[in-house]
Amino acid sequence: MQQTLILVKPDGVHRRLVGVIIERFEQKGMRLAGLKLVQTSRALAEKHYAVHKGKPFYDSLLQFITSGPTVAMVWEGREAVAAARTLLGPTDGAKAPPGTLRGDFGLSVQNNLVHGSDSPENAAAEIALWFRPDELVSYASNDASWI
Ligand code: D4T
Repeated sequence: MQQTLILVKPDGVHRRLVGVIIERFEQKGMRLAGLKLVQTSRALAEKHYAVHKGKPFYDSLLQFITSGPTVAMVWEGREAVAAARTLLGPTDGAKAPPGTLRGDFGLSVQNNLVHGSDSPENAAAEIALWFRPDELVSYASNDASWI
């Protein structure tokens, strides 16, 4: 089963949107495999956003992601990476359609509430960055055969 890394960024935590964001993933039928509240260090932020180093928004992005707590989660399911990106919506909240998390709850590009891995390969690398193997829990959901 595919796994993806989902982060509720500091704006989502401060705006008390953690519950509604988790609810969307639960309602979709994904299985929660890992969950923790993290004060993201500069070192972790640099690794997570290494692909954006040198871009005009890089410094501001690192300042933002380290400015408060982040909820880090691993969600699992069929096509979890793409399915999660669909739940999130496009990067820019102003352009994201209603029904998506960014479309329903944001107007910003930088403060766009949630991160979701963009490929299975990046998901594996990001999960290894944010979680130790013993922080992930494997179990069978009782409703799996229906989902
Ligand atoms: P993440 O990675 O957070 O799920 O966002 P996206 O996959 O939707 O978007 P991204 O990788 O292009 O950007 C990562 C992160 O940078 C912020 N950002 C992006 C920004 O502050 N200014 C910008 O111009 C862009 C393109 C938002 C998300």
